Amino acid sequence: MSRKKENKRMFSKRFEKAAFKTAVKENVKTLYRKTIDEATPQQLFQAVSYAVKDVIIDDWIETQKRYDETDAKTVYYMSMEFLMGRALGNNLINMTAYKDVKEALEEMNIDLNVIEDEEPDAALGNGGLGRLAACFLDSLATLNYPAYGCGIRYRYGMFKQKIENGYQVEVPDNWLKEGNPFEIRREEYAKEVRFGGNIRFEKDPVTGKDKFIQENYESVMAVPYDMPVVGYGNHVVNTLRVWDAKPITDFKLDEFDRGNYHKAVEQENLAKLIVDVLYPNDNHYSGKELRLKQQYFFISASLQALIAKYKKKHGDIRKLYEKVVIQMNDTHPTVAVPELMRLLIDVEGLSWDEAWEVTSKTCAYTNHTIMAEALEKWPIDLFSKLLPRIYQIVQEIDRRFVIQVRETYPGNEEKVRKMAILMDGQVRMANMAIIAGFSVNGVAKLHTEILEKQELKDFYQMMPEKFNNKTNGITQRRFLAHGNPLLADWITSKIGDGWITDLSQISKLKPLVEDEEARREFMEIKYQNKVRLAKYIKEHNGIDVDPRSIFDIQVKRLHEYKRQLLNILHIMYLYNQIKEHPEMSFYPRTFIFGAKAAAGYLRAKETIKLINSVADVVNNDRSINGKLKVVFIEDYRVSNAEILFAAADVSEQISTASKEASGTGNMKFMLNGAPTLGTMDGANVEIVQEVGEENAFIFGLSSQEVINYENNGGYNPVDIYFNDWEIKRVVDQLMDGTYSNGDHNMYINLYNSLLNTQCTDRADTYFILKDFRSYADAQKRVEEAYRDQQKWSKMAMLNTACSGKFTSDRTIEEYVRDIWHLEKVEVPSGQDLFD
Ligand code: 73E
Repeated sequence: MSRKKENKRMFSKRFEKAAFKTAVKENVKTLYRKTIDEATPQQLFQAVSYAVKDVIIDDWIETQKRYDETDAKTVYYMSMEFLMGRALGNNLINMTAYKDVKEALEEMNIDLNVIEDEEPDAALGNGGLGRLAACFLDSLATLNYPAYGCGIRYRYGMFKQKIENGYQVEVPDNWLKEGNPFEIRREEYAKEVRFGGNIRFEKDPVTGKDKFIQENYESVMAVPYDMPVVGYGNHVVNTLRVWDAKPITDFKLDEFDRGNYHKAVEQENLAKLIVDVLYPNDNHYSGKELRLKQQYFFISASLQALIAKYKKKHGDIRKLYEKVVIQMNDTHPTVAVPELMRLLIDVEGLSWDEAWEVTSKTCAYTNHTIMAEALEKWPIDLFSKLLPRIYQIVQEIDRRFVIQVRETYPGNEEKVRKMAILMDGQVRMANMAIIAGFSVNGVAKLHTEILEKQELKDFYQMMPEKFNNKTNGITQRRFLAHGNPLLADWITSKIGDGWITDLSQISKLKPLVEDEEARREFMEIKYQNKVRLAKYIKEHNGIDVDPRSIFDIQVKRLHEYKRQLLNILHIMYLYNQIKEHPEMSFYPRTFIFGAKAAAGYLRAKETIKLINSVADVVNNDRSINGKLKVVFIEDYRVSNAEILFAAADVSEQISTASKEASGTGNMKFMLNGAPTLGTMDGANVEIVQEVGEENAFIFGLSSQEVINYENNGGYNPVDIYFNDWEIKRVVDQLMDGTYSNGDHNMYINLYNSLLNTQCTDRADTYFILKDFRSYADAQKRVEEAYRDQQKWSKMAMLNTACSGKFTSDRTIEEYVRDIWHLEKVEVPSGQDLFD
């Protein structure tokens, strides 16, 4: 028997039913003084989770012991966001115990699905960037690589979205209210983090070395909470370490005096504030001091902890890079560069050159976006006040780099202007990451090309060896095995379960595309998943949708570049056509949206209102016989995403070409058998490459065309508006009261963004009117293709069968091969708990 198989067998054995049931009963008793029958669903969720955690703990201990024994190199994935979603179901899947536990609970009259719904999503992220970090952790554990995720334990994660009268209302996400059964507080690893004050310089009288002493600072204690990250069927349990903050000294009444009182209160407030809430902006930089505090807080704590851990086993800190690699998830954690320099120089006593060698061999940087408004540029004033010693170090890194640039490009001050870290009163974090890191990667081929040829051209020319691409991926464990159990079982019945840890095997489905019976089964599963979603919609929206209609889904953050506005304008256009030509043949369609808008993002919020208003009008118009339905899913998040991907016929990936660095939702739809309706942007390009252009619906300007227009001052949408009456009609409908009960101002910001008379930026920055016809044509092709169910089923199945490349397992293996250079560590099974 192979090692994997044996592991799996042992593991199932460990979920010996009777013992598990006893554990759940005991937990209900000791936690709540109740019997199973008396317990609430939430209490049952807690009791079941603690029983599961008990089993995880043994593997967790064993894994960490093995890492220690083998002294394996470890990756520290530094990220302001980890969008983990729910843990219970995913842990059971990865422990290969989901079905056993489901059965055991059924025998106790407990429905596992109901229990799972009691768990709040761990929504410590905004969107793709945070979810990518979560998928990476899953893959790292599954592939036996030593890894830590390092982040912040926000008290409030991504806000909950309510829709009231068609408008988004943000509600605080108190996700820890009932307690998190999977986390463990590790008080003993707490670290102090200091802010502000001033730096006093002195020479050490003994060593003669420079000493930098921070005075008059404020500080907090960072306390880590560890969450287990369970690998699939391999007994590996890695750690996601998120930091909480507490005041340094607990407030002591007997030490009361005015000065101390204030200090104590201040420290308490600072601690509360730092970890209070996730900034809910996706692809957008808000230069707030508190955000920089958050960044420095978790980076300083994580680096102190990893250095302490390294030093327990190793004498020479100058070899840190042999055992540790730090991946910086976008610029948000890049203060790691000067902080590592500080710890090495000021605390460990290294020289500048020694510290620089260690830092530049340890740190690597991933770029996730070229959106200008997402670039982190801290005002020097703010930066140097909050982090005075760090700023000195940044100045020195910058000074040395500028000398290098001048040596490389004598007399070319333009190069200095573009590449220096400090310029125009700002600290440019991306520049610092590129200069200090040994690797710079983009997240899809096209994105990396744009970085090399446009955005980061000067850096690429000066240091091409640092640049590389790592096309994103997603974990099939969550987004197929857990999210779509019907399809997962069907695939396993056809090709075995190897796809769960080796998604390239999913290509074995390709021959089945020619098998009519297989196609029928595949489509029947899609139908069942559509029924499941229709039920969800009925429960949450009160809307009846027909599972036989085309389910066309766009779920992602709301952003102008993602062009939800193009989608809804096209729906308005279809509605006009149906009204005008009731006799026209029209395949019934259900358009489904899910999206959160950043709280202060006006146009994004107007778009949500527009979608909901169009939904109201269209869904209640009996004259169109239900041919068109529009649904806005409230509070789109990881847990309901799993249901949406499984039920999609069409995957809307319609960003303005060049703007979406990669996208990862596109991959989740593909895996679940939904063809892409999209632009040649981000990873869509690679999806089309894998599945063939004939199995996708591609439209719109190319990224090069977009870039050319941009370099020439944009284009003029007014020409299109006046020359295409159907486009003019839908744009005018934003203003004529059709979707606003006669209010002519409700969508004025959207209207202006398209035709712009009032705005400061260019008109139709995202080429919505320019791409409109091409999009409408592509939608027409979707309809025609769907009418031919034989053809459609082939297309849908081929999308699943060709999705092998897009597993995050592949992405992680590439990071390991090209950047991290880790080795796999095998872990024997821990103690059998229930035997
Ligand atoms: O294209 C996505 C990409 O798939 C990109 O927009 C997203 O990252 C995903 C994973 O690589 C992203 N998010 C952010 N930048 N890029 C971002 C920026 C600032 C704050 C929060 C998120």
